[in-house]
Amino acid sequence: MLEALIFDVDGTVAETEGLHRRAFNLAFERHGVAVRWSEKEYRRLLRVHGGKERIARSLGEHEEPRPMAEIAAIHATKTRIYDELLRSEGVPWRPGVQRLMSEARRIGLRLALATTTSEANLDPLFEPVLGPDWRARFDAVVAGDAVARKKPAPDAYLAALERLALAPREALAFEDSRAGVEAACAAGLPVVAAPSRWLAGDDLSMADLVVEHFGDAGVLWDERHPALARRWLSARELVAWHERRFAGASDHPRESRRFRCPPAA
Ligand code: XBP
Ligand code: MG
Repeated sequence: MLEALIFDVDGTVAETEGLHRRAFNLAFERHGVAVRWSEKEYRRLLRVHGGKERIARSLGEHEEPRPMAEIAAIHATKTRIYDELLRSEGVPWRPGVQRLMSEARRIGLRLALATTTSEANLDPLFEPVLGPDWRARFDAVVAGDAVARKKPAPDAYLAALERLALAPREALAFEDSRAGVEAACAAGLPVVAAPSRWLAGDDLSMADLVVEHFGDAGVLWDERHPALARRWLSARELVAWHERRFAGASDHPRESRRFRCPPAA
């Protein structure tokens, strides 16, 4: 029985990577680092998960490796700049995310976040849409360095399941990237994927449902799934789809597709 929806953040809730990229470049400027990430370069570097890891990888390609303390200082500056940019410019949430979250709570589902993004990046994205008490709507928020290994490792989803006290098949993950789908899959969760712009072209075939987005009043939903054809995907439809698809599934719904999911390392 579906009990909770677990959302990824960057790319799934909103297309935030454009602001992240600008924040990284402004932080490099402030720290006198002669590196700037073009959009093409940033798309390549998005394969490295976690801002500090991404900085370390990129600088390591251009110069002698820097001490982790300096990488962390650059990343802390980036996070402050990202907060300023997000609060001053804002970024629209993707179609249907806010609607799905409120519908889910109305029908008794719990909500959680499982993200690689730093904890500090969450307030500037969620407060303007859900209000200053936005955290009260989520029974688990797992972000950034709260877990040992970032996506595509399953750690963030395993931690969210533990805090929710749920088995994998009792939850449903929402992701935008291959690494995110792999992470949720490896943790044993069914996954709905809506590819984001920055990671368009990612192979999302391990997901149980791939949609263009979740649709909203006036924003027609991708009709590639006639069985669910609607103007948008509703929480109730997701519950019914999940029930049809996973009712009675073993504790490891991967059995039906174990060859598509990497084992939880
Ligand atoms: C996206 C990420 C993050 C962001 C940058 O996380 O990989 O690293 O790109 O944020 P998700 P930080 O899709 O899991 O939300 O600089 O804070 O890492
Ligand atoms: Mg993402």
